[in-house]
Amino acid sequence: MERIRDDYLRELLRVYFIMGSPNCYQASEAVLEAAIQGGITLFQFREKGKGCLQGEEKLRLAQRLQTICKSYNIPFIVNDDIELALEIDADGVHIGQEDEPADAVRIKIGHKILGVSAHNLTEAEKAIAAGADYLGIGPIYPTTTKEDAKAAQGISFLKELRQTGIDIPLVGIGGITASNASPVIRAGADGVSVITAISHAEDPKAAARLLREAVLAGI
Ligand code: 3NM
Repeated sequence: MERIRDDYLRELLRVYFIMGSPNCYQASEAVLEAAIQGGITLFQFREKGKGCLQGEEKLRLAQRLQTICKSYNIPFIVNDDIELALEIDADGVHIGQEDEPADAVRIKIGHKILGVSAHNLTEAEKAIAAGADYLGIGPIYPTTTKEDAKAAQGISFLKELRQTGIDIPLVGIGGITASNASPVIRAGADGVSVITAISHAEDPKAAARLLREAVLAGI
C-alpha cells in the first residue's frame, strides 16, 4: 500500500462522519449505513465516553462497522486505538495531542492514513513534520460531544493555516451542521467532521445528504 495522495484525501474528508455506540440513539450499524447512503465520504470509529464498549465488545463492533464501510467502499479510520487499527487492518488512525506522538504512530502504522488534531500553529507544524496526512482543526463551534474540548475558535485558525501557506488536507470539527458548514469550507477546510449532526438526527441519511450538499456548495 502506498501513502495516500493529497488530492484523493481531500475528497475523502468532505463529509467525515465520526461515531461510536455512545453517540447513537439507534443501533450504530443502522446509523452508519444510513449515513453512508446519505453520502458521507469517510468514517471514524470513536468508541469513547459514558457507556462505551471495551475489549472484545469494542473489537466486535469495530469489525461490524468496518464490514459495512467495506461494502460501500468507505475508508475506515480508528480513533486513538492504534493496536485496534492494526489488528483489524483499518485504513487509518486519528490521534489527538494527548495520545502517543505522531512520529511514533507513523512508524507503527506504515502508510495507513494518519490524522492528527491540532489547535495552534506549533502543533500543526509538528504534526506535519511527524508525517500526518491531514489535520483536524477544532472545535470550530461550541460542542458538548467531546468532554475535554477546548473553547470554540471559529474559523480563524483555519484561515491562519492557509494564509501561512500550509497546504496539508484540513478538516474542521466541533458543532458543525449543514447550516454552519459553508464558512468552514470557505475558510480553507477540505471538509467537515461531525458526530451529533448525523448520529443524533432522526433521519441520519437525510442529515448526511444535507451536510454533503452544504459542503459541496462551498467547494
Ligand atoms: N474533537 P460534534 S471537537 C471529537 O476540537 C471532537 O478536536 C474535537 O462532535 C476537537 O460534531 C469533537 O457533535 C466533537 O460537535 C465533535
